[in-house]
Amino acid sequence: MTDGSQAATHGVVCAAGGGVYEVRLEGGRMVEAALRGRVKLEARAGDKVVAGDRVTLMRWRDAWVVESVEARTTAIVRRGRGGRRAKIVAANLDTALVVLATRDPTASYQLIDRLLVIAETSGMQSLLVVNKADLDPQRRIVGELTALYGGIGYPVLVTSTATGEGLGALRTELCRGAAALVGPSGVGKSSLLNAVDPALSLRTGELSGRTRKGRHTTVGVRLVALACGGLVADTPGFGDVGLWDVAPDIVERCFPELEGPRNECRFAGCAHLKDAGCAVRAAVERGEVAESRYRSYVALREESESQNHGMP
Ligand SMILES: Nc1nc2c(ncn2[C@@H]2O[C@H](COP(=O)(O)OP(=O)(O)O)[C@@H](O)[C@H]2O)c(=O)[nH]1
Ligand SMILES: [Mg+2]
Ligand SMILES: [Zn+2]
Repeated sequence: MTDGSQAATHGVVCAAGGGVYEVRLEGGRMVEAALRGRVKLEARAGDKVVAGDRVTLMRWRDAWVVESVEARTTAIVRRGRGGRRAKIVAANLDTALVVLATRDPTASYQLIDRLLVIAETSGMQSLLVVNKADLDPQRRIVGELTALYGGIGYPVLVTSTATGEGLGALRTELCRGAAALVGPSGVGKSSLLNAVDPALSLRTGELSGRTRKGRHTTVGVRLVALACGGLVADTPGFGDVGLWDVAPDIVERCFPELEGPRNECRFAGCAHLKDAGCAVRAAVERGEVAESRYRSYVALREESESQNHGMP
């Protein structure tokens, strides 16, 4: 097909910003496209065209125009700034790789659990990537995280861009399909992608020495195609991400280790928050459910109840 042809072409949106959409056409060519009026109207109604969306384009004079957007198989949805709207981060990705570092920045267990809930409710499989293993020579944090999350059933990859540890396994995972790297800034998401495919040369950032917090080194979500055929979204810092429209009982289901004790709980409709005699709380006390996981459950459940479903 030539550029002057009127036949419909299919592609995947790789980046969106300022009304310009970078689209990867079937075959791998990258083009910039605008939205056709009708699609723009739909977008204004809240259903924005985002990275990962599969679109049909037409050539109009010497420009590409997005004619239609396919229904999504998955969508990463988070609470937008200000809290009143949903923000769709990316679409049609199968796997969420929740990336954290052994240190610099210190891993927040609650953020990990929050990202796992978002991945689950997005319809994605999730996997934990514990990066900067080189900064944990005693393997204390690596061991703790692997035991905790591996024990619940999440696959855990231990990586280091400094030593090359785990990069082969990461490459295999990323080449399998379409994935998103999520996690706070500074944990090494862009560095990991560069290590897997040096041709990407994504920007990476140094940590600011004073706060040891990552700076935002990635602007907007960008979907990149790996040489092996995988598609992967490098997302900007998910440092403080709120749930959007996740009902309390769904929050509960996103903690797989609560399933056994939940079925034993004799209180109908128990939220497992405070009732003495609740089987979930008893399981926490016996050490069968990790304290950190239970605390995350309580925080996310309360957030869900107050923000989404607490109104009469
Ligand atoms: N020691 C160590 N530093 C790393 C590793 N991976 C990334 N970094 C550094 O961590 C900083 C943040 O990396 P970057 O990829 O920009 O993180 P992102 O914000 O998650 O994309 C950079 O200074 C990297 O060089 C690692 O495995 N070990
Ligand atoms: Mg980055
Ligand atoms: Zn209970």
